Amino acid sequence: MKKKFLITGFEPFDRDDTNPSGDWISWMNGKNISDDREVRGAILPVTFNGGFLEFKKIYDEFCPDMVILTGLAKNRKELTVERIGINWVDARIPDNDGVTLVSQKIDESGPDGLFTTIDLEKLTMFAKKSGCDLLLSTSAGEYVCNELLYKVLCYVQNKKTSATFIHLPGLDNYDGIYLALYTIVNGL
Ligand code: PCA
Repeated sequence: MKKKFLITGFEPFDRDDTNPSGDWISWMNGKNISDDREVRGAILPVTFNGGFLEFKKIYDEFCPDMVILTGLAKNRKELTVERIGINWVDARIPDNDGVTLVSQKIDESGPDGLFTTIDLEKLTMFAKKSGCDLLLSTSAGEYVCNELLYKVLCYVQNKKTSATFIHLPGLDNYDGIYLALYTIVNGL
């Protein structure tokens, strides 16, 4: 049985022309992956709930073992993996539909937060193997990335799937980052 990976990135947002997380998904297309795994990629809209609905459609059909969500954290300098998704949004800028959710719970009856479920030590080890440092983060922010992460963690909570979120930093060149993410998907 092949290990199934669903990997996601996001469309550009905040008036940017590109989003390296979405570009990574395109970059992965056609890359050689070891025979024991199957990878499906999706580039999600930067919209509250829209990203999750798109994710859910693919998830339900593909039933992956592992989910690796990615997004851009422009103000960070290092690749970071998120330990937790929180039940909170407080958007500084509107999403790509013009919606701004301010200081509110994502799910009134949901848990305050959920931990990501992929072995973070292992992730760090594979990133290091490719020559890239991967730092641990305890905040995915209060915008669309955290909202997606939280909803995905709730959705897969009682399923066989492990999931986490990796934020790409703001850089001029992403060759090393893409290779690290590839090494993670190919090794995990
Ligand atoms: N980064 C944003 C949303 C989309 C993306 O790539 C975030 O960190 O919430």
